[in-house]
Amino acid sequence: MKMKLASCLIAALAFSNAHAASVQNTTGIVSPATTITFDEVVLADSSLVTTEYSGLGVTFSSLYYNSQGPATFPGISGNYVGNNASGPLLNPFSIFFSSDVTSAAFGVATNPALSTFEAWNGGLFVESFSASTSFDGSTDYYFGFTGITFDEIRVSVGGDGQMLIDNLQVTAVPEPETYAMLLAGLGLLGFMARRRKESAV
Ligand SMILES: [Ca+2]
Ligand SMILES: [Ca+2]
Repeated sequence: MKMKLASCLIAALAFSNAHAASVQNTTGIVSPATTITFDEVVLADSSLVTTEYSGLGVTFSSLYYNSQGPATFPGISGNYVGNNASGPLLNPFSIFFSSDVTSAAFGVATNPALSTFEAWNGGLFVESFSASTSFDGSTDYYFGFTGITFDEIRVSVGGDGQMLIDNLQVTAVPEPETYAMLLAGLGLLGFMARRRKESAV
């Protein structure tokens, strides 16, 4: 029983890291630990957003809050951030995670464009993909990565270079303590099984 459970858990942990993949769909990542809707810290329209969301584990190279006033597109609703407002167009831009993550994705709206998404970790390139992006649901509108470890997503927007993003979903790498507790729990299960066996004899 102990070995079976242990190997199942090890397989599950391995599986969660084995399938590196880009996220390109209409819902984002599966069961995100956190989703930032940009209602958490409300700022003045078009003001720069850099560290204002650091309390939620995310910072930005620089984006504008509600860059184009009220906007609703698939994946974008209510408050959001974007890279084009009255100031300069901020393209490319980066989303930084304060601790390593295994999955992150976000809703995107652009004028029709081919946009590039790159995952980085500690300033080292991990992987990238390019995808058609738009604003009317004619393309997928959630983009990101899952099954790899990274702490930055760098976005280069094609076409006219403008992008809005919202509903930033994040799942962090489990803390070492989580693994330790898991292993301790398994050890306890084994100990109890052994005790039961011994007392039955
Ligand atoms: Ca929102
Ligand atoms: Ca890192």
